[in-house]
Amino acid sequence: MRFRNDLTWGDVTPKPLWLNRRAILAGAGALLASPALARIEAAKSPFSIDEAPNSLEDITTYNNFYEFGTGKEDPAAYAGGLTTDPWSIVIDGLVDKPGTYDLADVMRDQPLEERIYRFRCVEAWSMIIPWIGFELAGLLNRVGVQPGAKFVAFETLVRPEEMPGQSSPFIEWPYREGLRLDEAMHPLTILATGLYGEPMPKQNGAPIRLVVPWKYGFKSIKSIVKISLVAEMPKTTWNMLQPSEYGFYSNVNPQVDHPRWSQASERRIGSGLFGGRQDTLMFNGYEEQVAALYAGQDLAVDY
Ligand SMILES: Nc1nc2c(c(=O)[nH]1)N[C@H]1C(S)=C(S)[C@@H](COP(=O)(O)O)O[C@H]1N2
Ligand SMILES: [Mo]
Repeated sequence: MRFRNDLTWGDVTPKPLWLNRRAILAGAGALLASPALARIEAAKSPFSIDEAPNSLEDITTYNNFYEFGTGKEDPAAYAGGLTTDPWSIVIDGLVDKPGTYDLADVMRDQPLEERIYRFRCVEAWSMIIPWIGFELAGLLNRVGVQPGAKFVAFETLVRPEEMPGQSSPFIEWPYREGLRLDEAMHPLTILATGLYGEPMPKQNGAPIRLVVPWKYGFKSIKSIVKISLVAEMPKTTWNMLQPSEYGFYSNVNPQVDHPRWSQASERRIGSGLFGGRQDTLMFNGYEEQVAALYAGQDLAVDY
């Protein structure tokens, strides 16, 4: 067992996820034939960092997923009722092959990798998470991005019957996020379909969510049902709610504070009461890989 605590997958995974996993296994082809026993066999990525991951328990019990409530424990408590199979994603806008793609089809031919990434929430906490996923660029290349496309817009499922947080209108649902096309095409940007070698827990954004490790966590939109290639900078949920606090870029930047708190340091979840505070790194430690994307931009203006 590779988990670092006593939880088994059965403790955190409701049955429909296993069923959905069968569909994923069937679609992805390259994986083991016996779904009851198979773990996702993913190659270890050179983009992984060396730090030890947080426990599965930390990763699945301290979440932000406002579709299930605003408390950190709400997603673990209420996401179990989300139906994730069947699942399809609309890909539209400035692409050669628009359409409604079944999840297995979205994953088809995309090489799954395990990527241990630093993950930094704008609320100044962080975790280390071993994602399973594939590069967003692989999917975008497959559907064919047209020359006029400059940004990628993402939307989460709207299903208030299963997402109790959506009965509160403080967010104009769906949850929306966006990236500039070069950010979306960067090899660090992945669509994640699992973590810790297993399908994505519902509270972490099953069955497929974005992970952009050099940006604050809210850019990493969960449970995606729509990806649109567009010419103009799209509207994004936190920017719509509070533009002076949350910009479109939202790159992790210890030098630019949130108007109401410092971004200079962060609390590593799970590290106990007496320690665990550490300096936040520029671009969350991915400066070498991504700084060139922002050459010539003033990051205090483009926050
Ligand atoms: N659809 C959706 N995606 C979302 C959110 C959300 O509320 N709804 N919260 C964001 C925030 S603020 C963070 S920090 C991360 C948390 O991801 P995790 O719970 O898997 O750690 O999800 C992001 N993606
Ligand atoms: Mo966040």
